[in-house]
Amino acid sequence: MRLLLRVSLLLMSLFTSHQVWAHAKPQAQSPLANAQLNEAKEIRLQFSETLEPAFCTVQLFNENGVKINLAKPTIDDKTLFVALPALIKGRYSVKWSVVSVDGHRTKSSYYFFIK
Ligand SMILES: [Cu+2]
Repeated sequence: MRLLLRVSLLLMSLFTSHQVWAHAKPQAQSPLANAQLNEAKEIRLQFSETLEPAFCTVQLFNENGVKINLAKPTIDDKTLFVALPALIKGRYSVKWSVVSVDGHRTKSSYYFFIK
């Protein structure tokens, strides 16, 4: 009985381990954080894990905190991308939030600049 308990605890720890199911960490992003650009045509974020499209969002705000309307992002396996409208000079903040196939959410934000 005790052995059975040990085996089931071991199995539980294996199935919940992040070594088996890691959550999505950003691997590459465009524009880059703090980039100074003449124009930006899209936001493209690449993650370490496959994404769950239904739970992935990206928002863009100008330097006055006004939200800029974007289409729903497209998800292709580990990559999220969305086209940008023409942006005037200024600082923009990108806020992203994604859920990977292990069910864990990661989110962050960063700035880029149109000069
Ligand atoms: Cu995770």
